[in-house]
Amino acid sequence: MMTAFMPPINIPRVKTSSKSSGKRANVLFIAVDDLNDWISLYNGPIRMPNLERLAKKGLTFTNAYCASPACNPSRASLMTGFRPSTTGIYGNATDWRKALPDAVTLPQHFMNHGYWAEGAGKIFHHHYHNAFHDDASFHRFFKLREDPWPERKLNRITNWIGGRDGGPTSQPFDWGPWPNDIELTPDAQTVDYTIRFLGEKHNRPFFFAAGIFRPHSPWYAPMEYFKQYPLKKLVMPEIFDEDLNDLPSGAIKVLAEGKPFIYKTIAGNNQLKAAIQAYQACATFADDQIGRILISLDDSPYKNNTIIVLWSDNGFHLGEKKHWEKFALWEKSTRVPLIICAPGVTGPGSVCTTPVSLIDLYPTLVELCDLNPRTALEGVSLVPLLKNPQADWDRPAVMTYGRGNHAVKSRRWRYIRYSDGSEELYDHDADANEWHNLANKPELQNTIDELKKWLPEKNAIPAADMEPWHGEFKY
Ligand SMILES: [Ca+2]
Repeated sequence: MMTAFMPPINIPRVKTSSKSSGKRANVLFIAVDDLNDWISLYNGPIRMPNLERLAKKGLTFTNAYCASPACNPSRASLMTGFRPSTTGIYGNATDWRKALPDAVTLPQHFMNHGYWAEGAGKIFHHHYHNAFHDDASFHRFFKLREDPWPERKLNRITNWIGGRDGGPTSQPFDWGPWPNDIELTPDAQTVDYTIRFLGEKHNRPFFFAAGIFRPHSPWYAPMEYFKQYPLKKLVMPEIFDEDLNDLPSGAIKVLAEGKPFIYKTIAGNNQLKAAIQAYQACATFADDQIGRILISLDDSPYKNNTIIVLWSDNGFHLGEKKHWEKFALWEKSTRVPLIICAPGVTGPGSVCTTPVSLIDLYPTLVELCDLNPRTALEGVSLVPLLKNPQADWDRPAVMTYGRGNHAVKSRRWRYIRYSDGSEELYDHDADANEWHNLANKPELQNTIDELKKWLPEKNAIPAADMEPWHGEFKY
C-alpha cells in the first residue's frame, strides 16, 4: 500500500486527571456513514458478515437511533454529548465548532485522562472538503482521502428531475463499479492507516476512531461487490404507493426540503434498481473493510483490552416514502446499527431491543473507561444495559431534524411532532414500515400525551453555517 504514513511524533503533554490511566481499556471507535438497517445483522438482504461476527462477540442494540438524521448534526451531537435542539447544530453546513468553541469532545475527554487520541477517515462531517475536521479532538489524524473520480459519470445521468431547475447533477450523485483497484478507495486507505496503528506499540491507552465513508455517496465500489448483487435477483425495498397520503404538513415540508429531486431523478430515469444495487454493493464493501480492522485487532496485543464501538451516523431511505436520502424523522432515516463489545462487560452475542440513542455513547464510554463523569451531558450511560440487556429502561430515543421537529421512539411507538404542530404516530407492533399515521385517532391521544413528555424543551436558534466553499467540482 502506498499510503504515506507519518512516524510517531513527539507526544504533546496533556492535562491528566487524578485517575490513573495505567490499566484502562483502549477504545476502537468505528463509524460508518449512511448505513441503514436493511442489513443481514437485522435480517435484511445486505450481506454484512463482519458485522455479524462482531455482534457474536458483544452486544447489538437492535433499536438504536441517531440524534439527528444527517451527518453533521448526528456526529456533532454524538461527539459533544449535546442535542441539536440544545446547540442549534441542525444542518450539514452548520459550523459546529464555532457554535461550541469550548466543547470537550469525546476524544478530548479521553485525552484529558492520559489517553492517546488518534483517528482516520470520516469522524466529523467533512463538509467542503474536510472543513469540519476538528484538530483539537485528536493528537493525530489521517483525513479522509478523496474518491478517485472517473473521467465522466458512470450513471450517465446529467440533469436533475424535479428540482434545481433541472440543472446538472452533482459530482457525488453517481454510482457504479469503480475503481477496480480497492487500494485506491478512500476507505481502504483509512483502514490501512488503522491497521498500521493497531500494529504499533502504544505505551498508554488509546482512543482510535476509524471513519468508514461507504455506503455514503458516491455509490462506488469495486466490481466484485456489484457482482454479489445481480440485478435479476435483487431484493427491493417494500414501497407503498399511497404512503404519502396521510402525511401532515410538517412532514411534507421536511420532505420538500430533503432533496426530493434525488429520488425523482433516480426513479425518473428508471434507475432505482441500479442505485439500490450500488448501495448494497457499497455496504458490503464497507463491511469487508471493517472486517480488515477487526482481524488486525485480533492479531494485535490489544485484542483483550479494547472496547469496540461500531455505529452508523444515520439511516437511509432507498425509495421508501418516495424518498432517497436521510433528512427525515422516520425509522428508515434514524435507525442505525450499533454494536458494543466491552471485554468483561458485554456477554457474547447478546442483544438489547431497548431504544437507545447515539447521544448515549459519550457517557457510556466515560463510564466503561472509568473517566471522570461529565454531568452536563444529555445522554445517559448504557452500561446497565450492557451488563443486563433486559434491564428496566423507561427512556425512549429522541431525535431531531431542523428546529422544532422531533421524533420520540419507544419500544412500540414512533411519535413525530413538527415545528408547525402537526404530528405522526406509528404503531411498530402492527406497522413496522410506518405506512399508517395514527395521530388523528382520538383513542390514542393518551399515548401521544405520554410520548410528548419526552420532547426537548429547548429549541435553540440555528447556529451559523460555515462560509460557502468556492472550490471547483469537476462536474
Ligand atoms: Ca451520514
